[in-house]
Amino acid sequence: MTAPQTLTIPALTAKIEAIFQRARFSAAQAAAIAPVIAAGERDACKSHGVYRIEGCLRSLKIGKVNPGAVPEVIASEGSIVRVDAKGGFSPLAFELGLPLLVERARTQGLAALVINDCFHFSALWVEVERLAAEGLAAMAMCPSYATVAPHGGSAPLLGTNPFAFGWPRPDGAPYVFDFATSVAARGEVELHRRAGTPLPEGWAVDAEGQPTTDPQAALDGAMLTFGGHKGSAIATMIELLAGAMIGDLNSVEALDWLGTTAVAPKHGELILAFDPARFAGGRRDPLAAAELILSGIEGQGARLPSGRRRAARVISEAEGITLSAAEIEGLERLARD
Ligand code: NDP
Ligand code: PYC
Repeated sequence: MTAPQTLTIPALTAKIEAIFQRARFSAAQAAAIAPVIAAGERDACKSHGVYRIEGCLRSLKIGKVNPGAVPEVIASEGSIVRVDAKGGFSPLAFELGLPLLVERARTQGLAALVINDCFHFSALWVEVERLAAEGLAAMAMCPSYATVAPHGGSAPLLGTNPFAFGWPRPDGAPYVFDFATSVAARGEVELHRRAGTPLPEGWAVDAEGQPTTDPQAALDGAMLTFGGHKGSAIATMIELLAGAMIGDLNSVEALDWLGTTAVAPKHGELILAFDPARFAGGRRDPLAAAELILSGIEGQGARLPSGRRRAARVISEAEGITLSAAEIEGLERLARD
């Protein structure tokens, strides 16, 4: 019988990469996807860890994702860098666009990376952390597929539409938050379904629009936005900026095109990068000024977002990542099939 196992981060990354290669993803696609999934496990972000692999592979089985996609920079003038992911997963397109985005943000003060035609399964903190490591503030957002009711409505229209923000700190880990604009990521609902545990109240309504704590009824019905009308407005903004504005699919169109939520959604993504020093215009040191706020929050004993993730990362780096027997069995099956 399979037992739980503890793997180093490189060992887990290599296992995931091998699964994607065996499934006929190109070496470049597999090498870009695997670290993102491993990072989800490393940082105890289970809703975007190894559980995502099956959905990614189903995207291939139904003939939707392009496993050999070679993303291309199709426009790179001024402050907008546009990468066509060519129907592949987003991480390789992000890797291609990142150096250009950084360079443009430094020369122009503000720059945007538009990724079109990508399948998207990942958490967004992975991306804004990379920009914060370059000394840039960043925002990332994308639609998803229609699984969330607008505030006051009861049927799926919006996606779980994540929004992430990163800010570089002079002496440590960046300030990063990253959340779905639904009460929780859909992945969390799926994990509750698998575990047979009820959802907290207020996450979802069933297909009749009635409140439910049953994960399956929630998956068949609609999730709710966080903060009522406020989350609903932010989710709508993401449909506009990272869907309509960048010439890509909104969450309804993404679901229509896919016909199922059992695979990764396909749409575009918008990533904005800001050079804080350029915006401050020499008036004051923006990073030092930011510390007054951030240390003030911590000074009250409140935790900063990403603190839990980073604590998990420290443990994973020192002790490895422990996966349950079921997770190991799943990885072994995927490596064989
Ligand atoms: P959570 O609600 O778990 O966390 C949201 C953020 O709030 C995190 O930055 C978290 O930091 C922080 N946070 C949580 N509790 C506190 C607290 N008490 N004090 C301060 N900060 C806190 O995230 P979601 O379920 O909404 O989303 C999970 C992931 O799903 C995200 O990474 C998102 O990108 C991804 N996602 C991706 C989608 C896609 O289409 N690609 C769609 C939807 C979601 P910490 O992690 O340290 O707890
Ligand atoms: O958890 O809502 C989610 C999600 C959708 C696509 C990737 N993650």
